[in-house]
Amino acid sequence: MNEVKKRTIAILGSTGSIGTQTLQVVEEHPDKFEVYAITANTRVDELIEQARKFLPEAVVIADESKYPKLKEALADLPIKVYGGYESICQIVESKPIDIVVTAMVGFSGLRPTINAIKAGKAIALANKETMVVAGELINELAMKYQTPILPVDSEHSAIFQCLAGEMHNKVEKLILTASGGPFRTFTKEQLEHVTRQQALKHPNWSMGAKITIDSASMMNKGFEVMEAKWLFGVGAEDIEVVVHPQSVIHSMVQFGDGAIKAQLGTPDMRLPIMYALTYPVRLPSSFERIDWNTLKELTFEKPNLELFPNLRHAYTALAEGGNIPCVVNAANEICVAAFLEERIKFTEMPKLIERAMEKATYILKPTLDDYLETDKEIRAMVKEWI
Ligand code: MN3
Repeated sequence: MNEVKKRTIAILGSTGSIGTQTLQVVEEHPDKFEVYAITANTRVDELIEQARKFLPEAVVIADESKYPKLKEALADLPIKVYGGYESICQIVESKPIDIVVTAMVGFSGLRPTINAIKAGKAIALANKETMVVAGELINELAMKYQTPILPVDSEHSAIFQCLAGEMHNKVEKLILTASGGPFRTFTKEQLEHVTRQQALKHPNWSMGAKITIDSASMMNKGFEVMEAKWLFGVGAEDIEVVVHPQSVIHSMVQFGDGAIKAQLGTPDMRLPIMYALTYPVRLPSSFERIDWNTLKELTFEKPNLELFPNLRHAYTALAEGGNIPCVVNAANEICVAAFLEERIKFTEMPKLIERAMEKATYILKPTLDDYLETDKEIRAMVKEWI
């Protein structure tokens, strides 16, 4: 049987949905993992609780106003405590760390991920925005520093699992499955009036607020197409999105001979998290199994691009390349925040994103500074419109 040597991990965004589930994976196999560092954006109470339970070497809170509370709460323990976003960018470079789980939200994942790659750490990639914004740059760095990028996103983990043992075989097509979200069967008219509460109720997956809204608007699937392109080196024209409301097939790969491999399972993120952390080994788990007696049907339909233009925007952004995916991401982050604050309608989001794509200054081969600049500019521009 395959053995996994103990891996020392850092979890960026440990209080979020992926972060807490990563810690559940650690609890499932405490002898396989050492938690070296955990970081959070603002949720200090949860972070304190996690630190006291898992006793990492270091804890970082991005929100510096919460630092004194964190410091004091952990004063009786031999844990190093830091505050500020820069500390997150630095902690990933710590020598003992083998693998960094990037589970923070949005654009903020980019710089810590780059630093971790440069320090030679393996990346368990949960922050898809990193690949959306700067996939080309990330790939170049990963190549240069010889570090693996292991997908945590369930669709990409599925593809990664289907590709195991197929290194020399030609991939014809990647088939990304999409649940279709809570508004799949809505009319255009109904979609005009959906509320924040409705959008936050995903039919199959329990996730953080940002990604749940992205799922409802299909932006998430658009981002996943971009993520797939960079992770697997497949052109956008060879990535197909299929709506599969049951979320049992997590994605598929079609090979040159027409054969298709799929990965199936219950919708539980702990499985792809664990696979990324222990690849290529599969550890046993107590997670729920598919019950073939209650599973009635697996259905498929075409995504509705009329209703969900964000998916089309993603393909357009990939075709245009350069900094345009970064533009889409920045515009989307502002739109989602505004929608969650009930300042814009659900259907305004794709319109504002499209406008940002038209108005942006195009940069063909952006550097990291160009990405930071584009992100800042587009955020300011879209905020202005709202
Ligand atoms: Mn996904």
